[in-house]
Amino acid sequence: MTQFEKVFRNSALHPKPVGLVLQYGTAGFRTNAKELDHIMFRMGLLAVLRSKKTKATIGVMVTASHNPEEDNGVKLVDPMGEMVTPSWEEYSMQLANAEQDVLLTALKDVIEKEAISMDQDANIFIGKDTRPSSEKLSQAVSDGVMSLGGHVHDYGVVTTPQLHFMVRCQNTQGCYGSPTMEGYYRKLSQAFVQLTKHAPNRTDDQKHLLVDGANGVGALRLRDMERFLQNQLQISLFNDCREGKLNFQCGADYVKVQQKPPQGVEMSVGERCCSFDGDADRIVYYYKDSDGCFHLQDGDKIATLIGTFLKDMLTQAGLDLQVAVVQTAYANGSSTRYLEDVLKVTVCCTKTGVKHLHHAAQEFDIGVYFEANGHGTVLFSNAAVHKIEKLAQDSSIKNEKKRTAAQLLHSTINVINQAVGDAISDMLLVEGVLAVQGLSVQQWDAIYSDLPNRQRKIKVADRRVITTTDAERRVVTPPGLQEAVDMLVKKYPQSRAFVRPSGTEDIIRVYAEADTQENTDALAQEVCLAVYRLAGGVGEEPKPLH
Ligand code: NG1
Ligand code: ZN
Repeated sequence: MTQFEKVFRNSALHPKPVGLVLQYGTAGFRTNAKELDHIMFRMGLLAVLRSKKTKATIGVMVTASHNPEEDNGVKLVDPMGEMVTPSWEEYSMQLANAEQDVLLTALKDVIEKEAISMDQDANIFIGKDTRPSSEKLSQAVSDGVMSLGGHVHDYGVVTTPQLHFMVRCQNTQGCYGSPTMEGYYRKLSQAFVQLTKHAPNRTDDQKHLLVDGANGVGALRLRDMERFLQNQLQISLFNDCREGKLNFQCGADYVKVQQKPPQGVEMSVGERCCSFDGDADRIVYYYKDSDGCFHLQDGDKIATLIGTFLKDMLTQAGLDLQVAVVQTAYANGSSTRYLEDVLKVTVCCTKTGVKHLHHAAQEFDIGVYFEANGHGTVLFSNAAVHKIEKLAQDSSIKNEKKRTAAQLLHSTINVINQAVGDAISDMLLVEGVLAVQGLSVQQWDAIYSDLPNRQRKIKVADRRVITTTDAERRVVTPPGLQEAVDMLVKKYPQSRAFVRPSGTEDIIRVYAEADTQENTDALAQEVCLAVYRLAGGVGEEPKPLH
């Protein structure tokens, strides 16, 4: 039997529901798990082609991140651990949406267009989250890979960023680290412990952190990591999969969108807490003040903390490297103003989705990128890594401050998962920076004050009717909607609002910010109504939240 006959025969075991069309969205395919079996098989096939094309190991992660437990999804990981290149997203849709009888034609079309040599070996790393559906769906990915003659290494239940890390380690022949779970834990923990050596007098209170694991894979893998941290971090883990549902009333997305603490976490006044999302590629921090008020330290606050630290260290080390911070339209206006006016770093705005931020951050010596929801990391150019390493190893430097700064920068590079945003790695980085700078969570919070903001969701008949421009900050279609938003924004001081179709849910997202929470909520409500009326809202009219 030829390879293609085998693919054809096995694909019948993962049949595509006739007429079903799915899009590769902000972060891969994502929908109810029941609709995904054929997608998984076909992504296995595509991963083999991508591996043959790049002559490198490719990753396939089965997860729907912060979505409800019933959903699932899949995304491909490119050789350096980054999201798959956009032209291949097109191929993934061609394969995913081809009816059963033309699947082979679609497959051969990719092979021909990309001039892929089918004799080349293919290696695929597979990972999955804790969803009940993930086991069977990741098996379907394996079936796809093996049908086309690829080799599978199944890492089992891992966080999304752990899988990205493994792919990058494998394809850099170990330069980035060892492609094993132990390799991941050791690299990050050692760098974290090095950072904390520069903060020798931390009290147990300062070492203590509350973590909400969203009842997902992050909780499991953080438990595995604890023993590598040499007591430099004392973690109280909540929502750790023992009871409670994945992402339900907990996790980073819940905390960020609801702007309140997750269920199941017992926080005292002033205690540092953080929440991971369902696949642990996002993190947000928060605490409760003495009046019982909740304070959120989101991705913007994390980016600012890291940006400030890096700038300080570069100045002390006497290194002339350009630091930039990349954000999306969801970044709080106060954070952008602080970064530009006070910290004086370059700030860029891209479309939503880490692939866009990652790409923009690659343009700088050091590119810090974070979505407001807590998804982000820091990228160091090869030249920057080289300069920092050289300085950190230079034993002739007599200036103690300079030497320390160089070593701190060096450890910072190693604690960061540069492949992709990583809740565990970001947590260690934030904890390390707070320790070295001697900052409490309240002092960190006081760097700047967020403008009140609100995110809402609206259901419409077809979300594709809304198209946008200017990094999604302005609407192009339907006609009249942008004008309506502009009019509404004029009514409130310091206000800003925008609407865009979600790439991961079948909804339109509305964002608003203004001088007070009351004005913000009023603005968000009016924008929701404009969307509902001008973009084909379905169901009941949006109502005020309070
Ligand atoms: P969509 O659904 O396209 O808004 C959401 C997040 C993104 C990103 C992706 C992938 C918001 C507003 N959007 O995308 O930032 O994280 O999910 O997980 O939080
Ligand atoms: Zn996620």
